Amino acid sequence: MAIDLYWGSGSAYCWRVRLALEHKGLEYRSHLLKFDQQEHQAPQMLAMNPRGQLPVLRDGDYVVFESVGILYYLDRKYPEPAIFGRTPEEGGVIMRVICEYQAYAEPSLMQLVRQLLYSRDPAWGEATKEAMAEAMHRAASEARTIERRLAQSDWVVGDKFSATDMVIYPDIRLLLRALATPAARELAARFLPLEINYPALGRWLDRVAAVVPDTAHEPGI
Ligand SMILES: N[C@@H](CCC(=O)N[C@@H](CS)C(=O)NCC(=O)O)C(=O)O
Repeated sequence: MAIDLYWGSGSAYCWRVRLALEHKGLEYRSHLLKFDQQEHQAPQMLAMNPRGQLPVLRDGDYVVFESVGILYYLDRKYPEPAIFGRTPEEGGVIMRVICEYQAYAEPSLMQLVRQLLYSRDPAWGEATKEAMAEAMHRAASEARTIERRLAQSDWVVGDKFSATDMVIYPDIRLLLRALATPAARELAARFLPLEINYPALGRWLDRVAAVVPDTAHEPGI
């Protein structure tokens, strides 16, 4: 059975799935859709995901969307190498850290990325400036939690590259890209240089890139 991946460039959520597919050595047909041409909203896409969002993965007749749902499916269907741990306890921690990350860190990171990389309105009003400073404060403090984990271990959870790393890695890469834009100069001072403020995080980025060299750098981002 063939795996089809429908994805869009510049999407951290899609990137997660590509990391998992590469790490598991799974072949798939890549369907790169254009957001600006609304290809993700085409009727055949809405039939697979009524929310009209990417990524969507089809494996034979089975369709799954939501990036973490896709990672979980892939791990159940193609267990080697395991990305949700080998024991219920490992799986519980991996899932818990993903849930914590999604609840407490991701909204702020994505707010910064959306505004700095994808907003069509580069002129910030005072309210936006304040919201961005708050988002940066939260993102920096959640990154500190991840930094502490990485200071103890090569991977965010446990001793292997896992779904947790796959969830967090694209977001951090996008955040760094966003903070490199001219509009982010002041905000970036809270976070950069990475080698000084978050050295373990910096080393982890290189480590992930060594494990999944083909998808570690997203050409569209
Ligand atoms: N929670 C979803 C988020 C997916 C998502 O927001 N995808 C964006 C791309 S980054 C999308 O398809 N946006 C198009 C739209 O909402 O029209 C996941 O984890 O897969």
